[in-house]
Amino acid sequence: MDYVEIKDLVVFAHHGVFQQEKELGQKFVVSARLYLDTEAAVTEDDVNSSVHYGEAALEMTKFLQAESYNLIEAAAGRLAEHLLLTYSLLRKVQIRLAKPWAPVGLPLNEVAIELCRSWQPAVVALGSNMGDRKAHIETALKALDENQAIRRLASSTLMETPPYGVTDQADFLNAAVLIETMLSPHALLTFLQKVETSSGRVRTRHWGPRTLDLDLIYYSDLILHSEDLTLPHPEMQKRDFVLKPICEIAPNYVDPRYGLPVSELLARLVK
Ligand code: A4P
Ligand code: MG
Repeated sequence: MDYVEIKDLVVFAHHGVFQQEKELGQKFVVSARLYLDTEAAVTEDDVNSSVHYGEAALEMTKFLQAESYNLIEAAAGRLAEHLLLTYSLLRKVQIRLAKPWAPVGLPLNEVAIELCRSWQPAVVALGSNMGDRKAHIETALKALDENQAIRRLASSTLMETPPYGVTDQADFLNAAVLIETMLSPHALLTFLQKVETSSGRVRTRHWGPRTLDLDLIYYSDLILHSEDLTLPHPEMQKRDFVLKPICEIAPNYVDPRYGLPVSELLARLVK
């Protein structure tokens, strides 16, 4: 992807673990790669179709001077997130933040951190079969909307579905949303679980009734097997109550395990 590059911008700021760094301040050198689609800027030759590098450099300076972080990791990470939120054209931001005068008492040239943050597509499935099911789902959608690190791109209709797995329980309302997020997969899962808990969800039995269930179905094209997170959601291809809502909003989303679009997974399930 194309990028605008700001190289070796010098900023006097107050980040550091040591008290003297916070009080006296020191020189930081920051570089940024601002990834975006430059097609419109090339065609239209208009600065509004791109990111104005002068403004972005000033924004970076102001941001780094407004706060005092202990770690250059924190300063760089928050700066990347801030730029992604400030400039809607940006898809990805790479930051290099260096401290040429790090007070470590040794003759080093510089210490630096380099990191990347980006908007990634993801699909979340929602379900409820207890209490005011519609209200629980709407509250979850509102919670997604209130999180700056998440943008809701499309939402399915609410579908009434018979219980799957444990069948002696009430019918579900199910839905799915396509989002883009700058949260990592684990941070997104943690956020979804917090929303479940605040809906009053109590985990009684596996596959049992619940006020709100938020499953992370896809995160970009990631395949992941970790202790608390499996991606794509391992059972989703067997469940029409997951596939149907996704087909409404993102039928062409390709499942990275099969290399097939969701519409094809649904077609194979109903065969
Ligand atoms: N976990 C691992 N990967 C993921 C992921 N991709 N997304 C872990 C979300 N969670 C993931 O989930 C158990 C653990 O799975 C979590 O701690 C997380 O670390 P849970 O939500 O606590 O428990 P659960 O929901 O009872 O289990 P599970 O396996 O998530 O159940 P499902 O798959 O959510 O199924 N019938 C209809 N018609 N509609 C429904 O929505 N839902 C279920 C529950 C059963 N029958 C249904 C419906
Ligand atoms: Mg679940």
